[in-house]
Amino acid sequence: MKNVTILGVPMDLGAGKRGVDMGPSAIRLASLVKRLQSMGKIVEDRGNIHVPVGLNRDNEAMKYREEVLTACRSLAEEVYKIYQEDSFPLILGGDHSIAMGSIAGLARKEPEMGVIWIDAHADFNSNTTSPSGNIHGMPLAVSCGIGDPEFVDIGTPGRKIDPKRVVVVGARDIDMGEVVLLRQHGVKVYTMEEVDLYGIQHIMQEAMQYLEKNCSCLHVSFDMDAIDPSEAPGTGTPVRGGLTYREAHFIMKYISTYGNFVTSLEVVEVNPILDIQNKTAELAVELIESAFGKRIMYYSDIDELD
Ligand code: EXY
Ligand code: MN
Ligand code: MN
Ligand code: MN
Repeated sequence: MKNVTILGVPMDLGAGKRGVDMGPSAIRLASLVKRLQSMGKIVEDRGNIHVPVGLNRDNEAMKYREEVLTACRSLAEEVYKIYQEDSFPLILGGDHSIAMGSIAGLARKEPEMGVIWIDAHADFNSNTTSPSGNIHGMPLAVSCGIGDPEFVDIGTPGRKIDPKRVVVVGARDIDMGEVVLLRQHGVKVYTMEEVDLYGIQHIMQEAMQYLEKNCSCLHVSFDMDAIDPSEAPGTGTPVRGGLTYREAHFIMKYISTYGNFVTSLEVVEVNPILDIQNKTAELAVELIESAFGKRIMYYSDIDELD
């Protein structure tokens, strides 16, 4: 798709550490719009959605519950509008709790959509299994209909995606409560152990074939902490042993070969306070370029040299 509409979500209330609300600014600063335009995209930056100030942390099971709920509801509305305009929504986080809003907006038009969730974590806690009460550990479960009913009902009533249309890639820090839920609901999970064993190419091939067979279209939810902290230091919940720089690019490039099957993308968890010279935000932009099909010229593409 040629038209891309960018939407920022400056929210850090779902995370345990502050600062990820500055993610959209840092990603824009890394020349996102210009770089997409130079790839021939028609880009509209619609700015940021309004996120309430976090005043209510009292709910220990779901910190800043009301504020996160309000922000996700507005996001669902805005994303749905972009989708209706036949543009490609590119959503910039923010902590990963924003995915509940993105997916709610997308699923309203595409109830049979699939999701590829690239993350060190599974984000599959419910409000009763969460060890932290941080909502960014819950959005994938909520989108699959598990957890606080008011969150499950964001945008439209009921679950937004069939858990059998979800694939997680890159996981290496999953809570026991999440393992139980993931198994119970039939979510396909490729941990870093599988990446080691089979290689990223095999995993992506299998994952994308599975999604293409079972889903009408695909939402890509990319958490920057999926990448090894040595390459992406600007994230609030880093876990060693992550995707290499090249594996992360491979994932996005591989996804891009599926063309119009891929209908939306969000990049989350860029925390500029923890970053080193905007390295993680720069990488986020590079990965977005790869997701839109940017690639290194093969040597064999060069026919003649003068
Ligand atoms: N599983 C842990 C929790 O629920 O608190 C950690 C979640 C971190 C979520 C990050 C953003 O992906
Ligand atoms: Mn996440
Ligand atoms: Mn994560
Ligand atoms: Mn296999």
